[in-house]
Amino acid sequence: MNLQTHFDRTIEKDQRIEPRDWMPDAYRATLVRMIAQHAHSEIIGMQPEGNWITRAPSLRRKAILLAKVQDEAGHGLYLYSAAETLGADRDELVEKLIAGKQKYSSIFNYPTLTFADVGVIGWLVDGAAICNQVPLCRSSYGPYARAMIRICKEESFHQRQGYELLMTMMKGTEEQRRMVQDATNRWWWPSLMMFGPPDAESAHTERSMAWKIKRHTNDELRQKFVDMTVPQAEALGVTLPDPQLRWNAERGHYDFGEIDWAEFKRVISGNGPCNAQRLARRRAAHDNGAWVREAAAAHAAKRAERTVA
Ligand code: FAQ
Repeated sequence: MNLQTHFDRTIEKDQRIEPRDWMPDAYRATLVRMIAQHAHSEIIGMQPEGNWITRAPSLRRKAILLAKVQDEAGHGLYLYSAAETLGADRDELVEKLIAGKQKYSSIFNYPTLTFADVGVIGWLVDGAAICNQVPLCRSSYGPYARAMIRICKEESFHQRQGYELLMTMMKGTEEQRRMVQDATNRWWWPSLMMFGPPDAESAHTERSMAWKIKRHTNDELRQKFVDMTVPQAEALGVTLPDPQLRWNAERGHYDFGEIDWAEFKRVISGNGPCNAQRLARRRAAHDNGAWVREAAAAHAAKRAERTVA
């Protein structure tokens, strides 16, 4: 059987492609692009919430937030490792990120103005991430699918801590309830943009679905997220900022208003509210960490020398 046929049959039978298996160049390139963008999102995604670690309102909230942001660093590391199994060079991926040549999720280019944003990121951003990533646990590329299982478990925990924080704030003062509503208003539409462009304009969906890398289209997952979130908003006692949001009994789904795709394009092309700041911070952290990388490499070289001797 030739290599392409073997690959096609593996996909057809819903089995996994592993690093040493033959795969088409375009399949490999698609995965490197998607996994690298995902890894970068986790690393850049540490910044908006990291902004509140020193100002968390209690020791308990500070410990929770610290742990969450550390988890995100861990997710970035699993994902860079998954990209390495495809032959990608991690240093090169990091270089591309800090040079602004490789994308990361649009959502992390918005500012976190109050502590309620921490809760809303957990509820909506992690909620959207789970919706998008649970199907990726069945992605056809083994190392990515396996990394996603652990990541999704941690993301579910993140989502719950966000919702719990918001429930606590909603039981608090009028000012706290106002903060939660304001954060919900600011994060709702950007959360819907996390799922990517509409299917008709999604360059990669069709190919990635045929390869079973993606299991659902961008619009399917966005709809699932809306359907799942509306009752959560009701239980919390906040409104979602969309006058067109209403249950459509015929479709069995919520209808919702038009997303501002011009804003989405602006943000992913580098011109969102915080893009420049996020990359500058990442670049500075990378430069400041150079001595750690050098010391670790020197230590590894010494150990290798000792093993040989
Ligand atoms: N932002 O043809 P499609 C997290 C790009 S969750 C920026 O539809 P595809 C957890 C897309 O890359 C966030 N760029 O592409 C967390 C492509 O660009 P290219 C990360 C976007 O790949 C929570 C072009 O537009 N999650 O980090 C966005 O089939 C809280 C055309 O789009 C993942 O990465 C966007 N929103 O579908 C961390 C999940 N949408 O490469 C901290 C894995 C699209 O041609 C705190 N990725 N683009 O220049 C995926 O599921 C997919 O890659 C999609 C895009 C759905 C994001």
